[in-house]
Amino acid sequence: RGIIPENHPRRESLLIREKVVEGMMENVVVPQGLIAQGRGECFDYLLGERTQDFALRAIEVSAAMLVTAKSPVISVNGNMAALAAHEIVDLAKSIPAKLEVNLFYRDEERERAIERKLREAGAEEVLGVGKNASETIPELFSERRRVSKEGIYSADVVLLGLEDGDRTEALVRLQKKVIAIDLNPLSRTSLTATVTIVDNVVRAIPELKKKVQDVRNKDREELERLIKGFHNRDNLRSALRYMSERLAQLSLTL
Ligand code: PTJ
Repeated sequence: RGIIPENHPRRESLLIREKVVEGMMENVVVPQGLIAQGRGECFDYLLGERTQDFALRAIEVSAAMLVTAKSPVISVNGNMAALAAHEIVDLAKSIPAKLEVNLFYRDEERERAIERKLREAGAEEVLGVGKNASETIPELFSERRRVSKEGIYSADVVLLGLEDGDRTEALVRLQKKVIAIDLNPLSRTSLTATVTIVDNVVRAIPELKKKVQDVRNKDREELERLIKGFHNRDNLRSALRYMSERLAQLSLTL
């Protein structure tokens, strides 16, 4: 952290990267998580490292879905915990939603390290750790299929980030609404989720908490109208169009 100069033009991005590296030292992040972060950084560069309008739209709809849900759950993996533990816990409290650890590379030691990180950030209950992940998502073969009975298994809305496509598909097949935060608008997760927030979890989660507070004052009918009027594919098209137009613009400035 100390070796990144204050005036480095890419300081913010490098500090975020440091959080993932520190997460790996604490056994919160897997080495593959560093590769995922690098891929994310590339897409974030194309977004101008800002939360764009299409992401704000998806965030508003996600907030409406979360506050009207019967049993909303935030699924947390290694990268999410390393990048935004406090913000995730704050968001969960403001909805309120349950928190569940669910890992692609499942390992009980790491589940406990992530639980510890969430508790240090203020979480009171953390599901999905060890024997608590006693239920199985059918037709899913990765270790991500093990989930908590009172968490993801019985949830109607699941928020997740940096996810693999298989589990998103399995959750949607189980009639759950899936909100995915993914910088890559072309990933299978992005294409399958009910709502995709094409943004960095570092920016999207605090923004989502703000929106949860805003939409809470609206009546249920208005929120349902907002949800019905949202079309994920159209919003993903806007994200792709933004990226390609930005590249075309940049080509003129060289
Ligand atoms: O902690 P575990 O065991 O659950 O493992 C987590 C990783 C991330 C290693 C695992 O889920 C994985 O391998 O994910 P993928 O298949 O690499 O997918 C990660 C997706 O998240 C990619 O589409 C990236 O573009 C995107 N991404 C990376 N960093 C961010 C991101 N999206 C939002 N915010 C980021 N900071």
